[in-house]
Amino acid sequence: MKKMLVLAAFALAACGVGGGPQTQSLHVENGWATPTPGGVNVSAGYVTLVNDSDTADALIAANSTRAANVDLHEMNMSGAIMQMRSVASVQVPAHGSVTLEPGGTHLMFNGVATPFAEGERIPVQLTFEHAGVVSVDLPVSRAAPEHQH
Ligand SMILES: [Cu+2]
Repeated sequence: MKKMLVLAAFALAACGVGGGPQTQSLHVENGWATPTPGGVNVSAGYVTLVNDSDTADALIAANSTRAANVDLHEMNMSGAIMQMRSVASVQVPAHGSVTLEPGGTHLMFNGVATPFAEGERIPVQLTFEHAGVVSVDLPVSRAAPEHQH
């Protein structure tokens, strides 16, 4: 029981609420996810990945208890047609950041069993090549929430 409480505290610390010493070389800011449209079981998630280390890193996987799987997707226009394709990784330069945002790279939640409703938070685990697993909670919102910084 004690162990579970410690894990819960860690998850809260990792989602960027409050200050405190930064122990992880990679952190996530300004995350959010879109509500699932009626009758559709997919959603997109957006985050800013900030690399505080001297080593370039890469987001290589994502998963959530709320989706059958979470893909890394890239979006581009082919004429008037919006196309999405999977990418193997998202690079995060040393002492740099990368923003996943609408119209570009995003997290794709596939197989969402329980619709994402506005106001709730979606737990997501992001796996990085060097930093390992970073847990975040993405608030569900129709548009990007105001920046927290
Ligand atoms: Cu997508």
